[in-house]
Amino acid sequence: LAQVFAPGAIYLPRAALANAAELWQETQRLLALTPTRHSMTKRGFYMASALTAIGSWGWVSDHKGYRYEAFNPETGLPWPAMPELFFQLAQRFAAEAGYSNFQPDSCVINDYVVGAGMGLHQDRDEADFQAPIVSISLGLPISFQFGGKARQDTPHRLLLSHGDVVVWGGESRLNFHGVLPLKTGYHPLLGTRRINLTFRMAYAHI
Ligand code: MD5
Ligand code: FE
Repeated sequence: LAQVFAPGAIYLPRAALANAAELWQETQRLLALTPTRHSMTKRGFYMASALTAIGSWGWVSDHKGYRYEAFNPETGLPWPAMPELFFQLAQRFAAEAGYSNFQPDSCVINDYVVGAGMGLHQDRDEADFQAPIVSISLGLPISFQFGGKARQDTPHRLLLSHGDVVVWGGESRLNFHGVLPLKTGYHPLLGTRRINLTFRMAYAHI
């Protein structure tokens, strides 16, 4: 049952639960091909989550700024292909949230260990803000912070757990957001971590 918690932002609790084990198995295979790394932000701080990407484009951050690249700068290799299951699920969740024609050309894999969070930011490196972003959470629950159009707007909190899906589009696409540091815990499948799969249309237009 979908919950609209802001205009354009649709929460699909446990929507990916039935596929979570397969998503995690595939994610582990992909992580072996394209290891995560702690990117440096424009401001010169290392990100607490470690990340990598699959699909045609991967999000890259360094002293030059933020952008999408076709090759993983760590390995010099193209990002691994996005498995059909990932693409199909992301497209299905977008459709369930009311966004048709979602064709992700990028999926960022964010890996959070205990204590790692992500400060408030906007996602604005994609070509077409008409396209939503689909997020699938695996592993330990985390406190998601959903802010407004301005950095100063007080964020609302939403606990994102294993199998939860959120589709961010429309009015919420450029809202500030982040996650609080991951709390200690143990997940039967992932252990002491949280993985977030973030599907985007980096260059494609909806
Ligand atoms: C996460 N990742 O939980 C989130 C999921 C990132 C990131 O923020 O940039 O890798 S995506 C959350 C998101 C995307 C676009 C808009 C909004 C939230 N929003 O309006 O709150 O690791
Ligand atoms: Fe983000």
